[in-house]
Amino acid sequence: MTQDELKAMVGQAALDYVVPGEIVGVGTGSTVNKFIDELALIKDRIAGAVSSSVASTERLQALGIQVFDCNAVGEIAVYIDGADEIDAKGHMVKGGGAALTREKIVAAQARRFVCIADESKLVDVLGRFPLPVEVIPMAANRIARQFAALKAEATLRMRDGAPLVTDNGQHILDVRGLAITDPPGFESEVNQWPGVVTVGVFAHQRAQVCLLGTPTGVRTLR
Ligand code: ABF
Repeated sequence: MTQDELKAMVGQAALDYVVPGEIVGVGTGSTVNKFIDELALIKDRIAGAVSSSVASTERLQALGIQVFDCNAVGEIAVYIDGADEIDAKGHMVKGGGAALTREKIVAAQARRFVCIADESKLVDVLGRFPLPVEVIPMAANRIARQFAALKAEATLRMRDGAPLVTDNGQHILDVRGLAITDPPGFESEVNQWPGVVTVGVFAHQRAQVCLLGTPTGVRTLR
């Protein structure tokens, strides 16, 4: 099976976690795009969606699914999103798509996080994938030096020759050389560095369920 087929498999499997009549939290990325396509087939059975990115909002609306502002709704039943890495406890690295801040906001508003991914995303220790950190631009170099003190290398994410600007108007550092053995502790520590908007470790907002696409079917981690 191709990676694309594995993503489509978990995108479809995630429909089982959608609560009829409620608003669904929708993440970002190529795996979530498969989920959005499936969600469109049952759009009459949901109240709408909240979305973690401009890209997902546009895809949802193009398929006729109403998208609500987070502030217009209360707690949501479930948030469905992908990951760049996930461990057996449901801790994740996210933000390869630069949407980590809104992803964490929507995840915090949800009772349950369901992660969808192909099995290549499952790791023993987080950190091989460069860790995305959204930062206030004026703090970027100082935060890079703080990572250097941890023996990690932070580089500013570029697009078309200029620093990438997130949906929130900020920049992204990608940090290589980390082995994140204590995800909740690491997330808490980096979160309080001045100028950090969001660190791409999702431990406090971990996934309660992970649907992993494998050649033999969907493997469910809880
Ligand atoms: C988002 O999309 C992210 O937080 C993660 O960076 C990415 C995963 O993308 P894909 O499904 O395309 O691998 O969920």
